[in-house]
Amino acid sequence: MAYRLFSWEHSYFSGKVRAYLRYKHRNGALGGGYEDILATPELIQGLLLPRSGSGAVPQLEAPDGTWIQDSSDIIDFCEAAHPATPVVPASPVQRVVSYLIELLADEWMVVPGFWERWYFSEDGRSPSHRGFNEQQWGAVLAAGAPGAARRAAGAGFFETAFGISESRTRPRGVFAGLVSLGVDERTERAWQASQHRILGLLESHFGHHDYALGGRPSLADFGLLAPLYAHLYRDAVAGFALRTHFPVLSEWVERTNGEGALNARTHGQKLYSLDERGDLVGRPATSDGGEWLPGDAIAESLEPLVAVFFEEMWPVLRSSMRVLSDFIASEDHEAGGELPGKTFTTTPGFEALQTDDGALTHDFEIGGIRGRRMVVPYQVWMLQRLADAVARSSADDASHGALAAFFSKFEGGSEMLGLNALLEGCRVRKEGARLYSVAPTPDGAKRAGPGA
Ligand SMILES: N[C@@H](CCC(=O)N[C@@H](CS)C(=O)NCC(=O)O)C(=O)O
Repeated sequence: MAYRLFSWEHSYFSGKVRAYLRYKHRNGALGGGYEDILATPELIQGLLLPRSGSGAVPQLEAPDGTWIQDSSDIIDFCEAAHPATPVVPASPVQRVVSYLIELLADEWMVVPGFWERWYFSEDGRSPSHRGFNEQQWGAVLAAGAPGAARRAAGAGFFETAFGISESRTRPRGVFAGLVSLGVDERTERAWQASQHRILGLLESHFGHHDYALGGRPSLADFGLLAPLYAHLYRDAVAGFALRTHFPVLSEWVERTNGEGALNARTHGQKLYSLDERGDLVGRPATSDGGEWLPGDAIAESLEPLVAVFFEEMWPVLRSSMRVLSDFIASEDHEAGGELPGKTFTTTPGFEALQTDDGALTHDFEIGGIRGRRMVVPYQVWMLQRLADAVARSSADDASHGALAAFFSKFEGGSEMLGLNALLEGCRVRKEGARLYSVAPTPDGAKRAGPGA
């Protein structure tokens, strides 16, 4: 039996999971393989919602009928079920760095990634990829209809669901989502500058190494593909800029996506030389012997990306942990109760808490400009995964020492070693797409919510 992936081509997290599944399958490490199924509105209503309780994509149905989301849970599930050709290194520093980059890519780069898509779709923009964007959404909304009808379905949806013609005066849907994550007229160019800085660092790194950790992909690469595939590579305006200004990074996108990329090394074509008799002799095409760097090394060219995490995202995560802890301890929340589960928009039922000066909002800074955004408990769940990786990587003195030495290179980096303690008052429990608090009891043990 095969896995079933329910996805959209234009979806951020679908690109991450699809490339991961392709990689495992290509290496014979995914059992009976997988079927990639377009998550049409009919399937979302009639299948995904009843089975998993959520209409978000991507979702994976395992051969035994288990439904899994989000993208990180999907990868964790498959890695546990299919340990061959792992994507998370066992060595301490590389393991932690791959989770850290996944978090940066999933939950920080999502802001400028979504911004690029929707800014260049707004009325009156030049250049504009509004038509392209309508077409790609229409491919989901009106699958099977003729081209013009598909585009019209996308255009209609942008108006009814997102109010695109009033995006600046009465933001709704995705436009409200951007505001919730701290994007407004004062901060938007700072977010874009953050993205350009990251793209420049990646362009430089992938000039030396085929993947984040060396010559084979890891969780860090699949994480980075989330912003880089659908939004920054496929969307027309951002995609033109990516191919024009970041050609090496564009090549990495094709290599990591693993399809339609003949000269992206290792996929589709082989690299040969001629020997003295004129016969073809194969030669390796992949950097670093096709392996993660030896000795648990992190390439020097990757360190600036880790520095961006500590400089830009870590202060927001620190503050999120404090604000969430205060909220969980407050009278507004019942221990073990539900918390907002979504990243990109406020969660229904929590709007008042997550907008304006609500209890689940906080000040933040991007590129020296102050803004306000909602707190996203899902990011705390991702921090717990990172904390688990840190704990596993600190199991003996040598590993702990290696981790401490690596993090000492970054301002605030050593706080990563105390992450578990920072999470103390704001631990969350995930059930499908829903999050609940896990309140500490007076004796320090954890008290889980109902159903745990
Ligand atoms: N954190 C999730 C995010 C899933 C997600 O936000 N999916 C978006 C599309 S990329 C979606 O389905 N949004 C619609 C919704 O939440 O109902 C993951 O890692 O998979």
